[in-house]
Amino acid sequence: MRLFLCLVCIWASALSAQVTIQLRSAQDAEQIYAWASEKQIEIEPICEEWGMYHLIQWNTQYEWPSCVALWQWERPIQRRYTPNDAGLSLQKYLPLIQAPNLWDYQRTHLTRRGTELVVALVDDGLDTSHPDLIDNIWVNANEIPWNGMDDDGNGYTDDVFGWNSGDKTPVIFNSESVYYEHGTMVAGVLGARGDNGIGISGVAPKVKMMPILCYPSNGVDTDLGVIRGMVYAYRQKQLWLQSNGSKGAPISVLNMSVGMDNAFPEDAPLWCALFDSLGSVGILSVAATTNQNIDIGSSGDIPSLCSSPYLVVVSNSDVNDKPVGSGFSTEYVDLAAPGEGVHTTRVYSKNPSNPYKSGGGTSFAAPQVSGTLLLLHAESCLTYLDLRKQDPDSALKLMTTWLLSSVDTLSDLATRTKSSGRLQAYRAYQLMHEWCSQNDPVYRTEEWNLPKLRVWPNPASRTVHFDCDVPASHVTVISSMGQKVYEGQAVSEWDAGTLPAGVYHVVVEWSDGARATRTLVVQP
Ligand SMILES: [Ca+2]
Ligand SMILES: [Ca+2]
Ligand SMILES: [Ca+2]
Repeated sequence: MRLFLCLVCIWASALSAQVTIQLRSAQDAEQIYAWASEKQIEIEPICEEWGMYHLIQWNTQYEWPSCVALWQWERPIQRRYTPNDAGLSLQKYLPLIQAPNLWDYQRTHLTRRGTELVVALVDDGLDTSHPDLIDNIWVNANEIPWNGMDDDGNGYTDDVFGWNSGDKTPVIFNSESVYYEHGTMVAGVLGARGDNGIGISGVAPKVKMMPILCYPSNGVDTDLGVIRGMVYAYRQKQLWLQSNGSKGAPISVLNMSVGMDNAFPEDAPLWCALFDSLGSVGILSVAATTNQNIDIGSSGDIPSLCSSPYLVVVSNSDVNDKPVGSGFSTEYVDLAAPGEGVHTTRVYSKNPSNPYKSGGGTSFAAPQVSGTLLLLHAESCLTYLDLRKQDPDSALKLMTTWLLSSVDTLSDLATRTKSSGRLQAYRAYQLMHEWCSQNDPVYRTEEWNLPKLRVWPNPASRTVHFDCDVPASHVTVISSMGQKVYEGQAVSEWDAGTLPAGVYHVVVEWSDGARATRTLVVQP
């Protein structure tokens, strides 16, 4: 214990020399460079247009020149993860939040405006070689990989899959990402590919995930990488808006399963302000609160305490709807999601024959909320999508209302969350559907390929119905491990009661060669 405290002291004093600042005006750049040069302080721009800089050898004896509006110490951050290999059944959290009910509505990774569904993941690296993630990773089509040039001119060289904001390189998967596996696990919960016949399904089975690796590979994990990463996401969305969709990325959600324990907004004013900047370009952020069982209002937590209306804060519950020791507050924690015993993707090279594992923590609760927001975005009507572009403030508040007024309210969460409840994806969808039905003249009648196949109830424990518009010829049911558990003539009813609980893929074929796949969740 003593050794640990001692190390913390050395660490803290080493950190105290580093600060991030924001100038009153971007025009004050010359002034801050002159001041830094006089004091022999190394200075690095984070975002010149916002007057945001990183100062590397700042000394507490110096007084800030008048051009500095905000400043914050560089402080340590934590992956919001507690290992849990208790062996709970596969993906039990999915039926609880009723995500599978939405999957029949989502057919592609595009919105009704034909725009990609992009989510930024501020985390450690993401394993782009994982067969259950590979099809759901965002690719910067305007960037030629590894030629040492910034081909799309967005200010970031070779950012093909995203950005390493910890090291300022395009490497979004490194040895630290292999060691921790955190980013790969979070990505699986949010967006493992569904309907591909292997493994698991994310809450959003068809999305494009943009990894932003916020931890530096050398040195301590500080919030500088988070700030740089949020700036990257903002710039990509801004570029997309300005270029009319030809450059950048249409990020709609940013997931942040990372935070700073026992800290307050005054410790991180720049970090907090960035949520408003992201909101101004239509990005809704979702953050995991601390895994400490504390009242964050009095004990502190960042980013949970940031006051932005465009930030949703998520705590942890279990599949029995009991709260799990994590940060609580009826003012600052918006809702809970079942992040315990979550079965998800792991780094492929660590176990190629079965690259999945279980984890627990708020880290795995937040991506369930992010995935739900992406599903809502995918299904929402043209009027809503246009509102998100023209009036992001109203659009984001509307979506937050759908999310928070649809929760399953639970007495155990009444004193721990603002909404008194746990994520309920299907009801959130219904609220969106209601709004769109009332506000969009073509929502109900527009050409939107109706599914040829409906699998219900889903999740199921006994009889499952396969309803088809046109009589089908052949049905195959495949387990998450790729084994066929049923194959034969098309049936309209089928008994799932003999199967172990888990996620299955139902493949229905018609005599003309057409094929439809649905994900079926079997519960005990
Ligand atoms: Ca670039
Ligand atoms: Ca390049
Ligand atoms: Ca899969």
